[in-house]
Formats: sequence, structure tokens, C-alpha cells
Amino acid sequence: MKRIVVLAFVLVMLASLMLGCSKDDKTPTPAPDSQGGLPADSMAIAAERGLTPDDINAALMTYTPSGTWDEYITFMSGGHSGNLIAVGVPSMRILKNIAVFTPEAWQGYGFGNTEIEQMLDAGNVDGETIRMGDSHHPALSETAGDYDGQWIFINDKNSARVAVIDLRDFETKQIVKDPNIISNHGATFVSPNTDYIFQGAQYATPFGWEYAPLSEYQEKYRGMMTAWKFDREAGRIDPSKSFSIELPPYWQDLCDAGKLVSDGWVFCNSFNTEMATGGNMEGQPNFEASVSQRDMDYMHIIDWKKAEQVVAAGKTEEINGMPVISIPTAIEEGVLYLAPEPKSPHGMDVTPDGKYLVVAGKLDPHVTIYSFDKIQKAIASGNSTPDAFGIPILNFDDVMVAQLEVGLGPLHTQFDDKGNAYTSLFLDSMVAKWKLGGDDPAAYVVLNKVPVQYNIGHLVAAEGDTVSPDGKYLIALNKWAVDRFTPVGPLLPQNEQLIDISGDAMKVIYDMPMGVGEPHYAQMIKADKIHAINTYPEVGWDPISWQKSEFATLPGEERIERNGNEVEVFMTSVRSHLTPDRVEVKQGDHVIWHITNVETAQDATHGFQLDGHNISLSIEPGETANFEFDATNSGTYPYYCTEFCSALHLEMMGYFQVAP
Ligand code: CUK
Ligand code: CUA
Repeated sequence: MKRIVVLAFVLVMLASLMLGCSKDDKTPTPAPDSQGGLPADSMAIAAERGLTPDDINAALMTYTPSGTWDEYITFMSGGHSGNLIAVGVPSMRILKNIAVFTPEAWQGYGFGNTEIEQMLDAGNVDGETIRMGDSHHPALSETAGDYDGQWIFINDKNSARVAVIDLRDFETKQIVKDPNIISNHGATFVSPNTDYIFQGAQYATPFGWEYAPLSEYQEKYRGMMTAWKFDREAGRIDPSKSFSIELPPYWQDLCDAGKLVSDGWVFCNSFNTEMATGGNMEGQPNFEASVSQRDMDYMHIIDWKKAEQVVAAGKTEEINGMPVISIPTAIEEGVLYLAPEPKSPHGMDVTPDGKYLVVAGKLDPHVTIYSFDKIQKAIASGNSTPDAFGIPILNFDDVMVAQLEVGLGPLHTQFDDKGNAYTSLFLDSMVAKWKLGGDDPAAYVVLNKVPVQYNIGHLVAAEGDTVSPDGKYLIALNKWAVDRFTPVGPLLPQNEQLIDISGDAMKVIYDMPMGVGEPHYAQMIKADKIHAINTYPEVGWDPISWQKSEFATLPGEERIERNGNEVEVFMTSVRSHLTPDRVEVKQGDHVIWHITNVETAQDATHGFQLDGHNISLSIEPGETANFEFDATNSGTYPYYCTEFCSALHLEMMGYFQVAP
């Protein structure tokens, strides 16, 4: 019986697709059979695979034939794999795994390439080489509050670092380390014109993560908000024009930058306003209990434009090279305010019009909606009570507009183009769709919900963090994938579920197993906003400095130069040979090696690995890559191209010999 229903449904749907007819179309639907050019076997396939009408619908909405491109690109953080993953929507195919904080051999990232090593080294901590990361929140660069497709930034929660990725070649260009905090979380969030990339701390430590007994937590431990200045011209964060604001040792959590009316402000939720310090072996409760005692935590409300003026006026203290606005100065200058947030808040999402802020409850089934206008009026009224550090806490009732019960474990909220909001419900494993009600508390209503599998964290809507979201698609970033995919052992992939939000009811239309990282957050941009290059602009290009490399080597210029104990190799690669194909040095020599891929054809990448030396490069068409090392061991080491570039790819090799 089910099969007959399926068959009938497929027939009608395929027919209407072929004819592009609508309900009003009076053209009679011809009998869909093989005469009409319809593949009769598609019905058989659907029946054979037991596909329901919904399945077929979902397949038709997501299947992306060979050679056709996705409408959107979603950039998903890789979590503790420390990378950033570009996924096409609606196909949900991984387009690229972008190495950021963690070495990745395919891209030749962190395996010898001199410029990349230097960039990664900029993220080292106190001489400790850090080659992992915990990437959380990607932020696309914006112009006037809209994604402009030029850059994307991402934080490393583990060591409080921020990376800059260029969307011309989808490669990481810079990593900066905050000199005063060792863990971040409310990062990265950009101001509407990407003047600043904001980074809120997470677990409080003394500045510079120095030692201080936990008994001195309130006096010595601090949170922080850092405003990293982005120089668009240079395509780099300029630490010399960046600044920080000292915050209380509450754990700042998620942040968002204001937009339109609220431009100039940044907001963070926080937890552990209890200032708990653990001690579960010393008779204290676990953190999970001790940081959840109070009924209210504090939203941090920061006037960054005013902070910028305070910095310009020199009212800062330089701590570890960073100008820092102290808490007393922030209070005096009107830079910092607090507002109560219901129990264990999470998420901070500014509505597209910039007028409202949504904070979710985590342990409270409500989302709380705050009004920026009310916040401004409350600040102007002077009605507040000081917290333990003297920071004014505005009255909850003065700033809150509505509280809406959305379900259990609300975390994050996204927006569409029709005035609706979508909140992830971790405990319910659902997405709740609700209506924004402006200043009228009664106008906020839950519209409907859709189950997701399982334990949803963040969710992302098409252009969902901009001043003009697209609606259309939403992705649920689910942490658990029990029973969803063919088993692959105890460590399961995550499940990224694509949801169609074009209609009234939400529909899950694709389950994507993410087996290369644990996405925390993502941003989804219209693909045609990104103008990625096909090959580097000129042969001999340095992708990091974005100019011709001083080591560019053209055909005919290949050479090996010796200068005392230093041997410098200038090599070219082209299908299907490396020139020179013999390099001989003496044991103890220092070897500096440059390779230029002189190809100009798109996709004619040559990789390079040197046996026994932990060296792996990816040299894209036009690129010059460099590496250096000490020839410590004598021996014979083949080097070869790692990309299967031609029929004679295996012949693309050479011998590196170290004479004793
Ligand atoms: S967050 Cu980082 S731990 Cu963005 Cu809700 Cu999950
Ligand atoms: Cu070049 Cu294989």
C-alpha cells in the first residue's frame, strides 16, 4: 500500500516538475510515462529504496547535480580539530577543510612551510609551541551589517587566539594571541563595518594568566573584552591599534555586536557571577552546581565607541603591551553596564534591526528579549545598583521586553527575513520557531517546532547574523548522532541537519555526518558574494604577504647555491618534473629550499614531501613556497610531488642526499 502511495506521489511530482506547472495551471497533466521522457525507473528506485514522499521532496531540494554549484557556503568551526570547514548548501557537501590553528598535511599547513610556521608561531604561548586549537565562532567580515565575502575570522577558545582567513584563496593569513587572557569564548564577532573583531574571555585568570591562589579570585582574577582592530587595507589585525576592557571575573560567554540602532555597542552574556572556584575534592560542590546557584547572572553591555575614545584619550593602563581600560575607568566613563539575565544564560543574539537582544535560558525554558532602547533609557535614568566591583546593574524590568517559553535547554537564536526567530533547544533536541513581537510582550509567540537528532548546540540561518537575513535555510548543529549513520566506532560524527524554513512549518531535508571536526558555530553566506581566485595572480606568488615572493623562481632560473654551511635550493615544479631533481648537501648543512609552481592552469597544484623530514607542502598554481631545515642525518631521501597531477606523476621526484 505504502509503495502505491509513493509511486503515485512521485508520478505527480515529477510531472509537475517537468512541466513547471502550478496548481492554477490549467494544462492537463499528461500521463507520466516513458513516452513523456520521464525516467520510469526513478519511480522504481523510490519504491525499491522505500522512500517516502517527504524523502523524495528532500532529495529534490538538496540534490546538486555534477557541475552545478551551491547557492550558499556555510563556514563551520571545527571545534577541537582547530580548523574551519566550508560546506555547500543545499548539497551539504564539504567543499574545503581550511587549516587554521592545527597543522594539516594536505594543505601543507604546519609541516615546514616557513611563512606558515611563522604565522603559527605567532600563536605560541610563553615559548610553548601550540599546534592545536578549539575553534568556536566564525565571523564573516561585514560592510554596513551585511556579509561582504572578503574575510572570515575565528577564535581559538583554548589559548585565546584569533585567526584571519582570506576568502580570495580560503587560507589563513594571521593568528594573534591575546597577551592578557588564556581562554576566550565570546569571539569572534565583528562590528557592522568590521572595524573591530571582538573577543570576550571565558574562564577568568589573573592578567597574563599568572599565578594567584584561587582564594584571591575576586581580587586578582579578571575577565576581558578585547577589540582587535582590523585593517582592511592590509587584511590584518593591527594589535597596535587594538585595546581591551577589564571585566569582572564572571565567565563571559557568548557575545554579539550591535547593529543599526545599536551599532557601537557589544553585548555578552555571562555565568559564574557566583565567582565559584571549584574544590570538589575539598568539600566544595562541582563547578556545574556552584556556578548555577544564583537566579540571575549578568549581561555585559559595552559601549565600544566610547571605549575607543577613552583609549584615544590615553585613559588606559598598558598591560603586557595591550592598552586596557580598567573597571573603575569603564564605570566612570560610562563604557560598561550590567543587566540581570535569568539563571545560567547562554547565547546573545541581536535581532536584524538591531533593536532587541535575545538571551536564552539554558536551565530556564525561556528566552529573554531585551530592548536596546530600554537599555539606553535605563542607563540615562541612572537607576541601578552596583555589583561587587561597582559596575551599575540596570533593573531587569527596566530593560526586558518579554520572556517567551520556547522549550527545554534553549541556547542560540537565529533570524529569517519574515520577522521570525529560531532557537535551538538542547534538552528537547528541537528547534523552536517564534515570532518577534517588537515592544509588545504579548506579540511574542511560539509558532512551531521541529525535532532534530540530537542535542543541538548552535544553529545557523542563511545570512542569519546580518541586517538582512535570507530565510530559506537553517542548519541545526547537532552534537550527537546516535543511530543516524552507518556505525564507525565509538567516536561518532556530529549531525548537521539542513532545515527548509521557506514555509510555515520547518522541514529537515538533509542529515550530514561531520566527521572532521565538531562544529560549534557557523555562518552561512550567499556563495556569489565570495570572489575566490582560480590561480595566484602571478607566478612566484607569496600567498601570505600577497605579493610576488623574493624567492620566485622561473624556468631556467633553477639553481643550488652554497654559502659556507648554508645551501639554498631554487626549484620549480611543473607537470611532470621537479627541477633540480638532484640535491646533494653535506651532513650538518643548513638547507633553505624554495619551490615555485610555475603552472598557470587552474587546479594544477603540485604537492611536495621530503621523505624522513616531516615536510609537506601544497604549492598551488603560481605559488612560491619555502622551507628550511638542518641536514642532521646523512642518507638518501627521495622527494616527490604528492598531488596526482599527471599520468607521469610518480616520476615527479628527485633525490636529496646528505653526504656524511
Ligand atoms: S557555545 Cu562554545 S561551547 Cu558557541 Cu553555545 Cu557551545
Ligand atoms: Cu605534480 Cu604530481
